[in-house]
Amino acid sequence: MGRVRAYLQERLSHGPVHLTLIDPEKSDPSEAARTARSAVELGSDAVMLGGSTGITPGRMGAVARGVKAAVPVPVIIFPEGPESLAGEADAIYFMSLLNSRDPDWVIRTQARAALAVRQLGLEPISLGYIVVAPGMRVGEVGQVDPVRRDDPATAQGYALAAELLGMSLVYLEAGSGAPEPVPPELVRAVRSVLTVPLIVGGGIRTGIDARRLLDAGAQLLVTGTVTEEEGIGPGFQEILKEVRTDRGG
Ligand code: 1GP
Repeated sequence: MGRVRAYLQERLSHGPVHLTLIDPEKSDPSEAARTARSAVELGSDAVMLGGSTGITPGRMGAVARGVKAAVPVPVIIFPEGPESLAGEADAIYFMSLLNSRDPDWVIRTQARAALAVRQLGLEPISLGYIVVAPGMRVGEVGQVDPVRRDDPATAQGYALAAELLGMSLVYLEAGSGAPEPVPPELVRAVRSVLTVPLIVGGGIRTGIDARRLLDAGAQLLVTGTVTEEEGIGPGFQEILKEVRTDRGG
């Protein structure tokens, strides 16, 4: 097991994990470093970089370098495609958008990027990515047939297929900026069939959102928009408080 995955496993043995998503298109290296530092001080466990189309490897690399200089936690690329690759990060989600209609998002882009991931020395963390309605921009760009919010059986099928294919993490995504997170009932249903850790993201803005998802069995929570909108404000602080509560303080 790679170093970053081992770190996440270790953190998960103490309770839920929080991942701070920073968009390197919207934050320059010093802003990203500032956000990361405050987030980690509140208990966030790692930084994910990604979120926009149009990123260049140069920009990704510069932001990764800035964040790494600021915080001792892993920096993980959350890629859009091969243009997101930068050797300055620690790891990359080597992910498949499982419910896309377009094979480019399921496996072809990964085939084009695999050799570069190896050559850059990035730790690949295999991940099955499942988009739930509304799906927002990733749902459109990724040509997704989103899992309906009232269809736990379909979500369970994709998630378990990911695990049986050997993926080390499953990510349920409502879409960045979604008005509501993934429904807790869907999270509960997926959690009940998985043995690999479950990441949930999209639309988590308040402590109440976080609490519902944690109670439903989400093990890793991703937040991005809440810090873009209000910085390290009350919403972010409440979310981290709920995460810390389940770690026992
Ligand atoms: C998006 O799940 C992440 O890919 C985070 O979503 O920006 O809504 O927090 P938000």
